[in-house]
Amino acid sequence: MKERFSNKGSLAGTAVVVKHTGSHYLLSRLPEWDPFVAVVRGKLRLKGSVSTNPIAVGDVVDYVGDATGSYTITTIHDRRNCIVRKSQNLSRQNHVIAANIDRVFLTITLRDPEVKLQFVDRFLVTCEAYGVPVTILLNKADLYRGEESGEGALADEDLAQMAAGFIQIYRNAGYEVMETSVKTGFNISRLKEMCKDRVVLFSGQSGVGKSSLVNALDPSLNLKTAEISQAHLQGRHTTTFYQMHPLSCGGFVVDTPGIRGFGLVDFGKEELSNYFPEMLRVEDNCRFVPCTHTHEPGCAVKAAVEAGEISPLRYSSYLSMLEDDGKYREGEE
Ligand SMILES: Nc1nc2c(ncn2[C@@H]2O[C@H](COP(=O)(O)OP(=O)(O)OP(=O)(O)O)[C@@H](O)[C@H]2O)c(=O)[nH]1
Ligand SMILES: [Mg+2]
Ligand SMILES: [Zn+2]
Repeated sequence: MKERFSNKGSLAGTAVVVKHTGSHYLLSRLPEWDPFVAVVRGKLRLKGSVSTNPIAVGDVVDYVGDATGSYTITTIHDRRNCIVRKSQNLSRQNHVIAANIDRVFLTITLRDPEVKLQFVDRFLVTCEAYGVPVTILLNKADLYRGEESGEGALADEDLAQMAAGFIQIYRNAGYEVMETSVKTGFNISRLKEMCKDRVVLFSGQSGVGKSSLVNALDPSLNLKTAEISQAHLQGRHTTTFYQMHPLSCGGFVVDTPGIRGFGLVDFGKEELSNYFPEMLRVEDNCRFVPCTHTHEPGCAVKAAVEAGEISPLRYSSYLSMLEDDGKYREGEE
């Protein structure tokens, strides 16, 4: 991603969007880290009118620079993938969280804050639909594993049981689930391995420890974090921008503001079950095609739920998404 002209005054090239703040974008010619400010032409904004943000962090763009050193984004390259959710406003617009991501770490906690499975399942469906590999991080494992995290006496039996249940549901569904603790360092080196030379993104509710995890990967980033109680009392999130950071161990990580709910972008009712890996595995055996896996006789998905092979919680998430017509539209606070 080198500049096409080296004579100052007519610089043009290709770069990646690493931050978006209002009308300005920060670009960098990855894998180099050389952030510079660029703006967008009005024309380009209109083109992406189905989305509240036509350009997102992770987008690959072409830019031109003028003699005064100001840069303008001219083209957005096609996206390899992206994460999109329905915007919190009442328009039909979508919000692109990020584009061209190698892996998303959907970060959750069992307590402080308590995970909402509806949120998790909606997020996972979106990752499936848009082709983004996802790993679930069960953070704050020290809350039930104790200071030693890993082996030893459990700090909280009930929470440990909840953790085991959660992990079983999502591993059975076909997802990778990894427990982490910023407090004890549990699995942080494994996480580092997974980020190396990749572009990864952390998403999840406010207070689950996304920024803390990123700091654990690279303490020199020194991102702002806050006690959950304080953040909630003030009714705002600690991280307020979508921003990519370079990791000293190699790779790039996008830290994001907490999401309270996740509005699903409209899918056809027949395609929804394709985004539940455990349903996709069995639905070829349904008697009817297409099958919504609700009232149809001879439904292999319902049989799998009854046989305990598909989690009833996941199945009820599926049903609620089928019935949903835009009611569930909480966004960032
Ligand atoms: N016990 C425990 N606390 C943690 C852990 N990770 C983070 N925390 C705490 O959780 C609180 C929230 O952490 P943040 O990193 O600010 O959370 P965030 O997900 O970035 O929140 P937003 O930016 O608001 O979305 C802080 O008080 C952290 O110290 C962990 O592994 N164990
Ligand atoms: Mg944060
Ligand atoms: Zn069926």
